[in-house]
Amino acid sequence: MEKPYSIRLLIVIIVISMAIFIFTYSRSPTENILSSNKLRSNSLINTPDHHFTDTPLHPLDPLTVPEIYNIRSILSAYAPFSSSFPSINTLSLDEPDKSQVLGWKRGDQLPPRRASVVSFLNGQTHLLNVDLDLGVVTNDVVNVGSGYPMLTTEDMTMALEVIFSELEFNKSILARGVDFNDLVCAPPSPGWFGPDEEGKRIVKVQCFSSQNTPNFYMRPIEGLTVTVDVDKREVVKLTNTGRDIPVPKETNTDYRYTTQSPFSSVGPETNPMSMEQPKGSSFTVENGHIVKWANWVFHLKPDIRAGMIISQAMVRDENGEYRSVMYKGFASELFVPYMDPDQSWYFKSYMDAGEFGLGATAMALVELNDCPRYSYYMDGVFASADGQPIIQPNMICIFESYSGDIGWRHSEIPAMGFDIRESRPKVTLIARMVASVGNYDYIFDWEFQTDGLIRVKVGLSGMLMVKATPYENLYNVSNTEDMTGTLVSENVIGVVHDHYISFHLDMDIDGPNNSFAEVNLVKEETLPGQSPRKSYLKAKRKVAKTEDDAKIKLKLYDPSEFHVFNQARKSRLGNPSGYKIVLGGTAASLLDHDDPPQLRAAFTNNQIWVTPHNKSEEWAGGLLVSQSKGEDTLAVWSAKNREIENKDIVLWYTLGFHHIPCQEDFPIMPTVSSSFELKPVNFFDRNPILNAKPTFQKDLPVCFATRSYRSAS
Ligand SMILES: *[C@@H]1O[C@H](CO)[C@@H](O)[C@H](O)[C@H]1NC(C)=O
Ligand SMILES: *[C@@H]1O[C@H](CO)[C@@H](O)[C@H](O)[C@H]1NC(C)=O
Ligand SMILES: *[C@@H]1O[C@H](CO)[C@@H](O)[C@H](O)[C@H]1NC(C)=O
Ligand SMILES: *[C@@H]1O[C@H](CO)[C@@H](O)[C@H](O)[C@H]1NC(C)=O
Ligand SMILES: [Cu+2]
Repeated sequence: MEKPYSIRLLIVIIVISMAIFIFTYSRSPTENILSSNKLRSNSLINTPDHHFTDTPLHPLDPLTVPEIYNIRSILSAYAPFSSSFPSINTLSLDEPDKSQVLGWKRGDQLPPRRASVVSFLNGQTHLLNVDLDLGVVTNDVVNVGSGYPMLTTEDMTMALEVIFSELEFNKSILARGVDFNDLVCAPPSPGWFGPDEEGKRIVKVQCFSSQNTPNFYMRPIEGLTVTVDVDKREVVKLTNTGRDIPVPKETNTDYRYTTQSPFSSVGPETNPMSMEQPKGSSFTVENGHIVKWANWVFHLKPDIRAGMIISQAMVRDENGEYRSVMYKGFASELFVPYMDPDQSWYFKSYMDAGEFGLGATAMALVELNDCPRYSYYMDGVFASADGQPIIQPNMICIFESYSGDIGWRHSEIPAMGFDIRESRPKVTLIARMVASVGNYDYIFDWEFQTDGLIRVKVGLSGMLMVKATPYENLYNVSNTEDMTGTLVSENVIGVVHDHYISFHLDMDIDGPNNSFAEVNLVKEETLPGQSPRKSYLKAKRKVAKTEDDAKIKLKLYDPSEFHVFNQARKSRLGNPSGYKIVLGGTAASLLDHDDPPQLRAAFTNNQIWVTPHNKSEEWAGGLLVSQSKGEDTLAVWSAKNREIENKDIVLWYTLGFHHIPCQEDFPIMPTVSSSFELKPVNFFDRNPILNAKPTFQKDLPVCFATRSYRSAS
């Protein structure tokens, strides 16, 4: 039993669409708070010892535990921080210049190890560079642009304590009939909406009831928003517009296996399933980060902000040559605008990568369910707010996948006089990570195929962000037009919203100097008498000279392919070696370009952009995103209209989802996914998997299940 006076308060940091930091605190808040120190030691307890002795072996290897300790002591000795250590918002490898990385060969000495640090002290943001070999801070730029760095756990925890200093807040909670023991609060980011909230770091705290359910997201205390100044540690505004809106009931909100009634004949029933690999898996992970599989090799690392970074992806061609495809690929920003102008909803326009971190919110994967048997797991090594190393165990998994698909096939009809039935199974390699950004879960897959194709898939699951309403059902809604979403349960509206994931794809097809071409399908009309046909389609290639030529808005009735190619590398037949980006389900942002959230997420104004490579232009929504006004986005850089033909170029693609919620999304959403592909175009001289082996019965173990389809027949 709890002590009667202790307040059991689950505090959640909605890293919105958002990492959840839950803690318990007692009457004296200083006494029992899970500090980052405690977090750190907790996570290190489960850390394999090897992380303490990790050494970087490749120029792109992430910072190791010893290196992070080293950086911390360099920063402590740095004069501006000598009296008080700053909070560390992000700390990661400052990658060597591309030419240095490309020139490096195994066995060479590593280029100098450097770190980029974003830190905050006394109201000032410091962008620092640290040289680990020299042991010094080499650069320190203060207060760049309008934005702030990611909030730290400490910032968020503090904001959630501050709200209790406001009597009005306490009264509002009690007036809603919510017990303090059941209160869960989250400090979502406020976006930027003009001068009122400029010049201070703020969060907008919103609360939920977790009474009788772990799925507090479905029980919002609607219309109660507390704006907290994080640095002054005070409440600057409290709005309580939802007094008459009940907190939705907990009925059917729990999603945990242990609380479901046993599956009846009504529930879906499938037998346990797993892939057979009688000879084990066929990939290796060398030196911690180099993944080798079939004809692919690439560098893979966890990243606090991007989640996962693929570098130097190379594929072996039919002549045995490993050829460069992509220098660097990662999720650069994730924008989630909600479509409700209400006081407690208008600001919900999250930038999850820059405000919360896709790696910071990536929890350990669930064995056998998130990733199949025989998966290899990689830990993330990051830095906490006090500059100490923290480990995100089992953050990425790598596995081979055979889903029963076909690599290529042909059967000949007997009338042709051949008895041919040729088929090859399709096996792929997947690197996976899941960011649990508060209520939402984003599943990121980088999937490699033996035919040279790379598929990037994003799956959405987790919980909707919902709005409470007095209406129990549609029969008593007088005007459904007033609703900003779908009634998904009694008194619960799933608000309409979008998700945009912008990918940075530094393509290096056979080397850095590439060009971008739009291959348009245009209708040609025949001349009178020329042909029985009146019209046909012709592919017309237009090479982009400058950035403006490569700002692409998709149009169904004006279709194009989008190629990145190397004009210096030709196939046997003279076609330039290339890859095309094949776009999957896609959505475009329809918000007004002058709408503040859209200014900040202006990278969604086009689906495709191409920019010249520039180490300082990696984050599509800007480096410092929190409360930024959007002066450091892809749209701004690209307005310079620089030359991009036969240059080292970066392709940007934004995968979009419009989400009109439905009842099936309650209480937790079945995964919805969308993907795009990078597919070779005249890169290989022929079908690169022509000589792939078929599978024969003798290749597989004989292990029939007791109740298999085979034995039943
Ligand atoms: C609000 O309630 C909390 C929990 O009971 C308490 O610790 C805090 O002092 C209260 N705040 C005010 C201003 O009364
Ligand atoms: C809505 O209809 C239900 C009956 O289906 C009724 O019990 C409830 O009071 C109504 N609520 C409102 C707000 O009108
Ligand atoms: C790429 O092109 C630049 C000129 O734009 C040239 O200086 C450089 O040598 C080329 N690099 C390679 C690897 O071909
Ligand atoms: C690289 O990007 C930064 C930030 O956009 C910009 O200030 C700088 O001029 C760019 N460098 C070049 C060579 O374009
Ligand atoms: Cu959604």
